[in-house]
Amino acid sequence: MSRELMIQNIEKAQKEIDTKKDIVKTGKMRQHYHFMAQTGWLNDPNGLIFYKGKYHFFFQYNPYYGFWDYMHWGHAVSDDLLHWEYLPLALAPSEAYDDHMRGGCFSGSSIVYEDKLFLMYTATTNAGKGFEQTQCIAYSDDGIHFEKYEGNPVITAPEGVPACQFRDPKVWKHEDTFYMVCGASRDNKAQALLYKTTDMVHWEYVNVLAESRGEWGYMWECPDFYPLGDQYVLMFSPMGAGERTVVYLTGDFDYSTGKFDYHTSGEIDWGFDYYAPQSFMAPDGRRLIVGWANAWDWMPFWKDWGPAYKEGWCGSFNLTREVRMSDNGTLQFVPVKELERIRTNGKNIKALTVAQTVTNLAAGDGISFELKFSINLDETDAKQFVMELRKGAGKKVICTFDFEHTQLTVDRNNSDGWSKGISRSVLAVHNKKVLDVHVFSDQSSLEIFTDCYQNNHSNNVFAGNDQNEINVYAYGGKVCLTDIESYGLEDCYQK
Ligand code: DQQ
Repeated sequence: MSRELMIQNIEKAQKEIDTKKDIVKTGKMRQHYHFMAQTGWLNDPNGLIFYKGKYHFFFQYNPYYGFWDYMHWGHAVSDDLLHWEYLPLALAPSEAYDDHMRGGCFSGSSIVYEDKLFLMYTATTNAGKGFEQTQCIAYSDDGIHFEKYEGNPVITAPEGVPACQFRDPKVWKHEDTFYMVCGASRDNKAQALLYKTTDMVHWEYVNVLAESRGEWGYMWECPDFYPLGDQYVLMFSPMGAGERTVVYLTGDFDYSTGKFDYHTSGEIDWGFDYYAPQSFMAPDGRRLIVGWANAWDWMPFWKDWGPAYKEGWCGSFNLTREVRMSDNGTLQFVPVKELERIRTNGKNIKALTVAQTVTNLAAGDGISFELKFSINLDETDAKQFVMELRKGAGKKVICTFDFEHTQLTVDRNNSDGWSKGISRSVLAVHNKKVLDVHVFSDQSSLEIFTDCYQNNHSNNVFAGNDQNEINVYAYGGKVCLTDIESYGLEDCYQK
């Protein structure tokens, strides 16, 4: 009976999508090359995997309207991470353990076992004890239609972990064993808990993989743990860690003890709109990550989710990034090379000296574009380099490279009549000869990468099409730009 209920709930959602998708598609704020749902609300990337020759993206999804609510799992597949085919929803709330009216089927991951695609997700229910979260399994033979495991839930919160703070299982396989890391809170401090199994349904608690002593908050959402070279990386989205919203730790992991000895920490993104990234492997061995391009109401500087709900949708994913490790153990997050396939109208300028007078740069239509250049710091004596993006109609986003105060800021206070805030990061220029800058602009977002893709700002901007100028200028001297490349970027949603 309950299997039928999930099918019914999926069909009901599908009808809703089919009724609205053609209208939503015409929304003026829709992205051109970032991943979005067809209608309604999208948040975390879930279950990302390359399976049977295609990339599968699942996602936290409310198909009914542009706000978070009763969570389903949406599903889409792609050959190139840019053009997507939407499939039927993978999961809908249907069971006593996952039918919380302000919850449903929360985030999780996927893995192949015995030729089936397994999903592991957090079920939320009221259960008369408040907001209870447990870990559950669903599986599929064809990678499209899923069935929930009849023995669900397979893991409940361990003693000392409140049942309302136990979520987001991320599974991986090492040799013949499956491991899983899950976010939790104990004594008001965040933890990543490690579990293992050999059959995906009987799970054994191993230990605490890593924990906050307060500096990284009281709860880690969407933890992810994976090897990179001979090191391991733990990523998580901390609640209660001030302005830090996506942290990574790198270090050594020992399977015989389950201990993660980390030595390096950093931030994946410093912008307002990057959260809950999940990793997966590309068939060529790249470790890729995708984040949700938005923020929660409990975050510092949060204003709202933007005006896209008026068009019947909300939410997109940030660009897929390849994770690379530098020699010193810090990580770089590089937009995937697949993006080069949608470049159009390329332009190159070998060198450009920028002074106080405004110089106009051309890149695509000034809305959906890519802009890449280097700043020759040896030849630069200015105190600041300023880039104005999505400028027009009296509005703009101001990106300031402040060499004097070693700070990078992205100011969207006067960018679209809606968004607010200035995102900030430390700009490491000491002893550097060159600073690389790479910008991706889409209809409603800006992603700015610098310092070998270690200093990244993702911010949503709901600017109109009359905001399409790109200006640069310098304060207190000159700035020498070299190897300027610019491109328009194709609309991946046009068939
Ligand atoms: N979003 C999901 C939770 C997760 C949070 C709910 C992070 O599973 O902790 O939609 O954005």
